[in-house]
Amino acid sequence: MTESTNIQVGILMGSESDWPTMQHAALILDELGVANEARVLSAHRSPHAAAEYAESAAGRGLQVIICAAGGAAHLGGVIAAHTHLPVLGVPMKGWSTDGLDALLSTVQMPSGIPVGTLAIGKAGARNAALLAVSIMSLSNEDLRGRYLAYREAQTRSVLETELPPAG
Ligand code: RP5
Repeated sequence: MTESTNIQVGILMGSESDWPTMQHAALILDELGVANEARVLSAHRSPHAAAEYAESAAGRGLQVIICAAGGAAHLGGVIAAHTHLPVLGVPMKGWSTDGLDALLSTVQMPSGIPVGTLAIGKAGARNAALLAVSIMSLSNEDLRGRYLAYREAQTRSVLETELPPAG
């Protein structure tokens, strides 16, 4: 029996070395008032704990799980194999091919177990949080209002951009 919490989004990563990138997902969720938790769980180094987290997530009240990993990035796929919740994958920049290895490992899921895969690195971390918010906004009017206000502020900031003089 799992205990229910108020956490709505789980941010998982294969290593503490992913946190400088993945903290950007947490910052967006905090800004939009979405309760989140961040955990280091590895598909390879702690496979049983990763599976247990996924299996108990829905019962704890989580709605979306974000998974970040680098190299042979299997965390999103392993988590998705153990839960019906939406799983969003963020490939981390690695040491050999600048994240392309992680992108392909995360995105090339076999038919039947989806992992919604975002961009490599910080843009992916931020967009995973925003996509989680967008998904939850379908059934949460207050959150939808905050999300729309966030997007409007972003649009205003783009339109108010003043470029410095050339040269
Ligand atoms: C992956 O391997 C992690 O997600 C990380 O991106 C990468 C390197 O991990 P460390 O060697 O820095 O622990 O499992």
